[in-house]
Amino acid sequence: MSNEAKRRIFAMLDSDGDGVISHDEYLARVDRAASAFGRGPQDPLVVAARVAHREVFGQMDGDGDGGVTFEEYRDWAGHEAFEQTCRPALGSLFDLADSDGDGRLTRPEFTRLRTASGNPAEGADAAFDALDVDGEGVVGRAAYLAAIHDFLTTGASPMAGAYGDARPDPRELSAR
Ligand SMILES: [Ca+2]
Ligand SMILES: [Ca+2]
Ligand SMILES: [Ca+2]
Repeated sequence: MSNEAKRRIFAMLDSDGDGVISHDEYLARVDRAASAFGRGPQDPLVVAARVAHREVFGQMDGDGDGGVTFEEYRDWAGHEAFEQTCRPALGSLFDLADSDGDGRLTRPEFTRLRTASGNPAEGADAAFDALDVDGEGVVGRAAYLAAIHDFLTTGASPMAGAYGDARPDPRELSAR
């Protein structure tokens, strides 16, 4: 798995930038997606998403101290981790966004889901175009999850732009 992809995803998950993904920070992804789609805490899909995210957090936090450092994230993330726990968690967020429950997201749903997770809207727009290969105006669940998997494992994917491809990494700039 590409270290560059890991760094970008870690930076996105560490929303306050203190170098540690806290449990609350990670679970806040679910809350943001839920409120972006007008779903309350008792919505069964929100409950399912919280369960899936708690599972991922427990796996990521290798030493169990309640915070995930980049080293813990780097050592954990990869194909196997994706298949075991990330896929259900990412799928649970997809389901929150899929208002008619047909397993496909429209462009506004897709963009809202990505921006609710802290990603830039322009990147989401370009990723939607890349994933909507037949131009039907919807992106299917399997294609969405496959694209995130490919980004995680190879660093190259139609989803790359949706993780802020065009933005310089501030840590890289300061290291120069
Ligand atoms: Ca943090
Ligand atoms: Ca830890
Ligand atoms: Ca749908």
